[in-house]
Amino acid sequence: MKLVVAIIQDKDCHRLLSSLTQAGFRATKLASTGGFLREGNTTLFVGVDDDQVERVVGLIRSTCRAREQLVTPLSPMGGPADAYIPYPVEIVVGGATVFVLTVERFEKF
Ligand code: 2BA
Repeated sequence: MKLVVAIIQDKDCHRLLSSLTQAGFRATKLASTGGFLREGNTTLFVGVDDDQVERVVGLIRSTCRAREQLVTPLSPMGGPADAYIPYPVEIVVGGATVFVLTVERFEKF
């Protein structure tokens, strides 16, 4: 058995959960926060048999979109703050960050 851990954007969560449950998968949704942007995102746990991993990853891939976002970097530490002109830079967030972990033991009571 594997645990698919997917960090996705909140905007994709509803559609992805619908696709997963319609396909017969069970999922758990956690509210999470990205370390870089410090903004909310969503982490999904999906426990699946080994031979279903690619199907789950395929659903994630087809549902989660990459989106461009403008961020303004913080002023560099130690430098003169008045000489620092913050320019927004564009980053691409998503589609999804996916980890596939081997499950050592699974119990359901
Ligand atoms: P954040 O850490 O808030 O990152 C959001 C986006 O900021 C990233 O999108 C990436 O485009 C950019 N970014 C992150 N760190 C950067 C850096 N050091 N320099 C420049 N740009 C940077 P994604 O790569 O799609 O990541 C989306 C979210 O997935 C991340 O939110 C984080 O919550 C999670 N994530 C990504 N890689 C991870 C990893 N290796 N381990 C754990 N979580 C991860």
